[in-house]
Amino acid sequence: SVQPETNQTPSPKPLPPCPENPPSLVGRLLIEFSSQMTMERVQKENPNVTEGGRYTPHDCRPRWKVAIIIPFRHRENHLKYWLHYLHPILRRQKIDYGIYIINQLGEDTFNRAKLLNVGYTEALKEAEYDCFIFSDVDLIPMDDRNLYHCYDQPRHFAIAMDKFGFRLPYAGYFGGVSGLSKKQFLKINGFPNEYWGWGGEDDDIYNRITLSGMKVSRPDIRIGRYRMIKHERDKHNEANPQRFNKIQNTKNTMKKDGISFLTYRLVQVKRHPLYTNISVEIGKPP
Ligand code: UD2
Ligand code: MN
Repeated sequence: SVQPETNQTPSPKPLPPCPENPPSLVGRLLIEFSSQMTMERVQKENPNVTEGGRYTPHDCRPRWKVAIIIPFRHRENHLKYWLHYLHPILRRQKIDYGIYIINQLGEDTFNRAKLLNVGYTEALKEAEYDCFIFSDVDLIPMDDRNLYHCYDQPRHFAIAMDKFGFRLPYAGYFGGVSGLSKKQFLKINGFPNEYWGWGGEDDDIYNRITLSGMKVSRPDIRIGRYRMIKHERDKHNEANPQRFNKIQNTKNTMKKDGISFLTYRLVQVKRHPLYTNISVEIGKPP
């Protein structure tokens, strides 16, 4: 039999687009790392984050689908603080997002930029992301008006860090937290794979952007403020002595060295309640 019209469940109203400046934002935040943090606590604080660290707003249609990529090895304690602070911020920002921790297996030299390329590739296997935000695990924004989505130009978010006296250390600085749309990322052939150890890879990425005819966009200096959890230089991430030479050659190297020739071995994808852990072998310096 046919149900009378009036008894049918009403079809859901199409959601309005999420506001550019969500009213849920609170502005300046108090960020500290002295209280003890546990993963259990952070999970309790974030019951609406779904498996693998995914979230989407339910009261509006988000403008971007954002994969947040974090290069990682042996920083479990920092990760707890990052999740504790960032999940609520991102929720207030009304962003559709997923969190991807790219864990370098073994004890060979760390390679931040290559891990970020791996993150881009693996996140796209999970969902149709159109925006990629690359963040150090130890960096927490001090203002939720610093919106974690993509912009007309590649974005540098972490412009005023406590460790640099809340100033940009130099005009071409692109370290810490940055974001590119899928189109912008492909236009620069992704990030370099050949920077082993600490330093230079962020400057190479900055060069790729300007050499590709784009320019970096940044938030207001009063809003792009960050705290970095204090730490020593990790083992197996010594400063790369080749970095000064390499950043002079981006123009020649970027065509071959990038997302177009990325090789690695995927070992495990594990969906935790608040993030997806992707463990990979990425090789070692030649
Ligand atoms: C600066 C930049 C960073 C990058 C780096 C040079 C800031 C705040 N950040 O960071 O973006 O350009 O210089 O490579 O200025 N990591 C691990 N385990 C390790 C080593 C590194 O998880 O053993 C990850 C982690 O996400 C960390 C990031 O790599 O936050 C950058 O390494 P760092 O924090 O040691 O370097 P730092 O603070 O000088
Ligand atoms: Mn750091």
